[in-house]
Amino acid sequence: MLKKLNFVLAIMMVFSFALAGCASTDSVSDSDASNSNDSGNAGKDDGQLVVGFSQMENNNPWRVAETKSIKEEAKKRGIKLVYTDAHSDTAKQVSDVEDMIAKGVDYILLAPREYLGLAPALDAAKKAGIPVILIDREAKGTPGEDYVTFIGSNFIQEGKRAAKWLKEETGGKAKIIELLGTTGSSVAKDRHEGFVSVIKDVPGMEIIASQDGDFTRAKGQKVMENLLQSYGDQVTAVYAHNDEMALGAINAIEAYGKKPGKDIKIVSIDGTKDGLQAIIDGKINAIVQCSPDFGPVAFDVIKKLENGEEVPTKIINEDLFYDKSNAKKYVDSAF
Ligand code: GYE
Repeated sequence: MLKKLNFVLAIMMVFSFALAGCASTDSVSDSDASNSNDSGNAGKDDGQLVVGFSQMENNNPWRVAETKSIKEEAKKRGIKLVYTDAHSDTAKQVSDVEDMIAKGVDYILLAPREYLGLAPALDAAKKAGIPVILIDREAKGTPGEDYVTFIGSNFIQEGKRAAKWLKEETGGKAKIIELLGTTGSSVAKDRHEGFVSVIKDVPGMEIIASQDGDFTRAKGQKVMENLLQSYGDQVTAVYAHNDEMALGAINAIEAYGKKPGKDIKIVSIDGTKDGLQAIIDGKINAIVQCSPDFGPVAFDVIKKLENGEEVPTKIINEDLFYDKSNAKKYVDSAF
C-alpha cells in the first residue's frame, strides 16, 4: 500500500517537474521573468509576489500596448512576472496557464483569446487554489467561482456607440460592411450584438456582409478586398471591430478607387495612434476608445486580494469617443 502511494507520488513529481520545465521556456525567455526561479516553484517563498500573465497574442498595437502596460506595472511594483504568449492558439493558452500553475504563481492574469476553450485552465487554477483575474476579454465561467473578476470595457456598449454615431452621421441610411474580430472571442460577439441592437430598428441601415478579419490589418485588408469585389458599388459604410482592420480596409478601398471617410464612412474601435492619425487625415470618421492600459487596475485588484479585501465581480473601464473634434488632442499620447 505504502509502496503504491510512493509510486504515485513519484509519478506526480516527475509530471509536475516536466510541466514546470515547459513553463520556463516561454517565461524565462522574457526579460521580466529572467529572475524567475527555474526549480519549478516560483511561489513567494522569498516573500516576493509572483504573478502569471497569459497573453493570447501580440499581433496588433493594442495587444502590444496591453503587454507593455502589465510588464511595466509589475516592474514598478517589484512583482515577479511569469509571462507567456499563446501566439493566437487557444490550446497553447491552456497549456501556458497549466505551466504557470505548476510553477506555483500566486495569481494569474488571463487575457482569454476565446470565450470557450479555457475551462481546463480555469479548472486547474481552481484546484490549485490560484486566483485568476480575467482581463480584456471574457471566458465562460462564474465570477467568484471560476475566476475572481473580469476587468475590461463594455463591448456591447462599444457596438451601440459605433452604431448610434453612424446612424446620426448618415441620417439612418447606410449599407454596411462589418469587419468582425476573432471568431469565438467574447469581444467580437458583443461588438456585433451591440451594433445590431441599434440598427435593427433603423429601416435604412443594413449590414450587407459580416466577415472575420481576426483583429489584424492584413486580414482586414484581404477581407475588405474580397467584399469590395462582390459589393463594391453598394457599400457606404464600414464598421470595423478594431482600428487595425479599419486601416486594412482603407488600403482596400483606396485600391478599389474610392475615398475612405468620404465615399465610404468608417467607424472603428480601439484608439491607436495610427487610427487617430487616420481621423486627422479624414480616412476614419470616428473611433470608440477601448483602453489597453490594464497594468495599474489589474495590480490594484491583486493588492486588494492580498489585503483580504473584497473586489467586485466586474470592473468596467470608462472609455472616450474620438472624432475630428478631438483626435489631434490625443494622437501623441496614443499607443
Ligand atoms: O479591441 C483588439 C484586440 O480584446 C478588447 O482585442 C480586446 C480587443 C481589441 O486584439 O484590438
